[in-house]
Amino acid sequence: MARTDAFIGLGSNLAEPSAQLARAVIGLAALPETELVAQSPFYRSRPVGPQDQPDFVNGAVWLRTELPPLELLDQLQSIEQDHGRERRQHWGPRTLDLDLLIYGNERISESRLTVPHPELPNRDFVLQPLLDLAPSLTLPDGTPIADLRSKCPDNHLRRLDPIASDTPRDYP
Ligand code: J1A
Repeated sequence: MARTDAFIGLGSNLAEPSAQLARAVIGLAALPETELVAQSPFYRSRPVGPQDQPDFVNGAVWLRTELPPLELLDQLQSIEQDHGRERRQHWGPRTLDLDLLIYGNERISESRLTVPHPELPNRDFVLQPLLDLAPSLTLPDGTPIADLRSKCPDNHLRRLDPIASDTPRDYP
């Protein structure tokens, strides 16, 4: 069966966000009928909405999958549950968010799933990791991700060093 290129956004601002993302990538790589093509660098970003919460760490992964979109969404939600995600405030802190950003060239609008992700054009912390993964990526309507990136609001994105943790420690 044909495999589809799917892009997943990852975000966390609780309980060692970088570790949450790293563990989520391992979960995504282990999904059935799915191969992990690449993972982006992680970025620190300021929260959208209420500012009285920690900064986020964001990233994205590129998957190649035979899972249909809603089955992929089920799998993403099950990984979120494994990370102890609780719905608190709508815009409040979260241990792990997984968003299905792009699924091949499909446009989906169902009650549980909108693809491409509707917030994608407004979020530098989504667009930049996508560009890192696939610089020539476009939306199904042909809009280059690079164009969206150059026009979207600034969330003070800072690329994290691959070996940096959220809390620097002294050695020894
Ligand atoms: C519901 N959904 O959305 S949570 C789910 N389309 O139950 C799904 N394409 O049924 C539905 N992917 O990171 C519809 N879910 C969907 N998201 C799709 C996944 N500031 C879809 N700096 C509700 N960084 C679902 N994040 C959708 N400020 C929303 C989590 C998963 C993202 C909050 C920075 C961030 C947030 C706020 C931030 C950040 C929620 N992000």
